[in-house]
Amino acid sequence: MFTTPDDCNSMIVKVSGNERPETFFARRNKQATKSRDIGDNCKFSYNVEVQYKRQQEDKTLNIIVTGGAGFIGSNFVFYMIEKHPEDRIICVDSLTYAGNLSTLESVMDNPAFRFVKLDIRDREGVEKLFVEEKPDVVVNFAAESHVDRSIENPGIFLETNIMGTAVLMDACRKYGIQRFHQVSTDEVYGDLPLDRPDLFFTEETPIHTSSPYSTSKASADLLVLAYHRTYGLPVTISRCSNNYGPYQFPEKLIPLMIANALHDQPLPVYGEGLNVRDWLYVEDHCKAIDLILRGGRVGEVYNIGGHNEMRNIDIVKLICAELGKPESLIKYVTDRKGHDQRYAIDPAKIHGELGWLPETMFKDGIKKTIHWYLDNQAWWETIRSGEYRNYYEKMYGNR
Ligand code: NAD
Ligand code: TDX
Repeated sequence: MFTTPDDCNSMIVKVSGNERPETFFARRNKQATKSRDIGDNCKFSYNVEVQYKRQQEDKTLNIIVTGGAGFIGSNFVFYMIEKHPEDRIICVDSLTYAGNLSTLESVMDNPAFRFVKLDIRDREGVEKLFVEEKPDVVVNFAAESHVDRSIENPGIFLETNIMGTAVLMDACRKYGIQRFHQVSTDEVYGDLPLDRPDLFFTEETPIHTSSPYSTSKASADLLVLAYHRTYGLPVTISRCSNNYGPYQFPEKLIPLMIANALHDQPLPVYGEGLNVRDWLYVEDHCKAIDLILRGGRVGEVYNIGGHNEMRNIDIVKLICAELGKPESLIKYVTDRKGHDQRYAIDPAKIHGELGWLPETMFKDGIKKTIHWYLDNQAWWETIRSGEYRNYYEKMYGNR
């Protein structure tokens, strides 16, 4: 057990398990500690910089969440604050076009939460934050995440998704960490044929990417595993299928179709709309990551998906029906280059090892999501009235 007096630079350390407290703190703080026996199997340690209480039975964690102003990252922040109020969340986000500080409004004043505007590629800034916050855990959501943008401009995907991940892991190596978790995607496996519904992605499926986006994510995954093997960094990786839910940027299929339908604008379906995605409600993804952080095996990859495969066209029709809009709004447009046909996850490993199962059925989740966009029109209207207009014109203007 480790306990910390509130207001001093010293601490009482109860020796338990195999680990010597000096080793623990030298590892954690990169500082030699001095200590003396004070009986009852305890030592009094000093000359260590102690910033928070740590107890093995009731362990509080300092968790850096990168990309926390984006879609899944913000939902993860909300999930963690609710589920683990004892932990401290430090949200790091550079606020690209996809990051939105207003999303985090409800937690900004929470003492267990801190927002830091920082680019994960900024090595100096990242190191400074590690010195300040001494994180126990880093969960890396920060990424360029849109396939269509990666086809237009791959460079930034390589910089953020690969180099940014390397910068974070270098800081983890330098200052010590209990866990670095990389949020990855099922797209690293490439795609499955439409006529083989019996096939699923397992963790053993070879990496076989299609787009610059998925290639950048796969590269990061390989780097994460290399840091584990080479440097012993305690890493885990999750590869999730398509998420949907509140606060998703309206460039992605579901929010784009909801927003366009509400404006009676054309609904641009790529190709024939027959591509299949495996949809998961965002909160189920957050829950899975939390389970991996607490119980997942270091060095392992976990697939996350809910066996909920749907064709794009069926999703668009369902949105029309739910909103009472005519299907005549649907416009078939030129297909995405290199368009992956089907994604489908086999989640047997995370289910077997950690007991994870999706809780939200698609029929309920999609209704909740549609109603969230109806109730929070200001959130997405603000986005659509800005730079998004130029983006939309460029991507869909002459399609
Ligand atoms: P998003 O685009 O909504 O959010 C990304 C966030 O990262 C934004 O807040 C952005 O400002 C921030 N960011 C981008 N570059 C940064 C940088 N250099 N430094 C700091 N912050 C930066 O993405 P999302 O859909 O929430 O996806 C989050 C993660 O989950 C990504 O890593 C993505 O690859 C992965 N993922 C997404 C899905 C999905 O369906 N959306 C599925 C599986 C995996
Ligand atoms: O306007 C559109 N019309 C259309 O038909 C858009 C934006 C998409 N689509 C199609 C393309 C895909 O087959 O819908 C499907 C879903 O597209 P996206 O929402 O762009 O998602 P996808 O390309 O499948 O990637 C998503 O899931 C995996 C996320 O954006 C990634 O970050 C995640 O890794």
